[in-house]
Amino acid sequence: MQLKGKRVLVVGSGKTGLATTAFLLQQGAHITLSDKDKKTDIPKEFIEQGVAVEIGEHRVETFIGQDLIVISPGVPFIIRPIIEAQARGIEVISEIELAYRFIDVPLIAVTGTNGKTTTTSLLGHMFTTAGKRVFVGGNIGTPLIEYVSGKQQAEYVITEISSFQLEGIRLFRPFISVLLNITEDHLDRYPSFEEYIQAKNKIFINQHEPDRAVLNFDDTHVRSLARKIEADIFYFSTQTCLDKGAYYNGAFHLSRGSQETMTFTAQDAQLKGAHNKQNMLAAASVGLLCNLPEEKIRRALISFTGLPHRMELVTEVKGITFYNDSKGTNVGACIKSLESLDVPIILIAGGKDKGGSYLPLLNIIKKKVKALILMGEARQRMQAELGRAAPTVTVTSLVKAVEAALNRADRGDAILFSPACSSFDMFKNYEHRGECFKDLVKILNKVG
Ligand code: UMA
Repeated sequence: MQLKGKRVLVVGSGKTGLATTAFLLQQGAHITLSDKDKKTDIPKEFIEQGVAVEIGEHRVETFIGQDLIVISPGVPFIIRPIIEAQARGIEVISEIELAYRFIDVPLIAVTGTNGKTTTTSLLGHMFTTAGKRVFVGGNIGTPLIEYVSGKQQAEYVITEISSFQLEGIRLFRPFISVLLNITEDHLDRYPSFEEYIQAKNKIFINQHEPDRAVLNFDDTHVRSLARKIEADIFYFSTQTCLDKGAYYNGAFHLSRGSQETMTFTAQDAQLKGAHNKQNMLAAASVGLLCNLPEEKIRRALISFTGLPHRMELVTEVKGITFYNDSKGTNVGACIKSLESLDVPIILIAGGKDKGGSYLPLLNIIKKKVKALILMGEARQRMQAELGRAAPTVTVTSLVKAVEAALNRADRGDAILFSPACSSFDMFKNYEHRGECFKDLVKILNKVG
């Protein structure tokens, strides 16, 4: 793809937009960077190198005067300037599509509503353990385009991919794609659950044999997509023994058919809970399909320590354990985190409302939650839907939430911060929210 001399518009000046601009500068494109937010800070070096900037609005004229438009994941395709540009035949793509066109090593792409960051990181760890040079990026936090603008020569590119990023692909074709699960999420962006599923499905649309699709056999939404997938399917399951595929029944079993089977246990693994068995199976499946040695796969599963903000054990004080699960940004993630604990739970939840139903949490809260503390923009709606499942209070800040949880906790309980919502009503992002929670836990425990 030739970008030299092309007029390229980059939409959004967050991590993705800035990394895309840096790449396009290397390529000699004529760049305009557009961000709807007035308070945007554009690096001085970009201006010095001739990048034109539009901030505080997206003008239709800016969009229709381009050869190519590259949009950030947070920018929806339905905004008027994009529709007008597309109507004039201007190509509008996402940053992962642009990056893909310059990647010349095997690409492994992981998507799903939950577990994708854990699985992507675990894969990075597994391939490194096996002595492979890898780039790990994408939705996990390092834009994929940084691989093509950087100097690293990887043997594999391993990337976490979100539905937002998939909306803007055309040729993007992973050599292995992984779909972990699909539950309701992002209904503030998609008009229906079905449209969210179809966005996820785009990970497969350019794949065909000998590409591989690693799919969760236990998830009906994932299975319903399988009929139309042209890549070679490799299933994994924690419920069914599969002849070809991967399953867990106390031990991990992986098989590509009659030969090449692996069976091993990973009892010392630090990732806990049934959902993590699925993430581990998915990662081990990719390892098998890439011919990594069994011993390396097993060792990586055992030595992987997990991620911050994902069922992160913060501390234990007076017999009460505190878990930071700020990355639990949707109902499905919160359910999985509740399922993984076997003690009475005080659940702190709430945040920015994404429009989906909270009712799937009802039964597990009834079963496991001793008190429910609700905060953030979503608190009233969550209270209306979940308030009958456990004694519930609503609060207006995270500090009040942690205080309320401490007042209700006894020795042997767990205080779990798993919001089931995104963070943007009160925090910069989920990492910021998780750090604030951890700081508060430490401060309030000292004071109390
Ligand atoms: N903006 C516009 N016009 C719009 C909308 C937004 O100009 O119509 C601007 C905003 O003013 C802001 C910029 O776009 O300045 C933000 O862009 P962005 O929201 O795409 O954020 P980035 O910083 O580029 O981060 C993105 C992903 N963010 C989203 O998908 C919302 C990050 O995923 C990802 O780590 C990063 O690219 C690198 O690939 C975060 C996320 O929440 C973690 N992802 C969702 C999830 O995991 O559920 C999908």
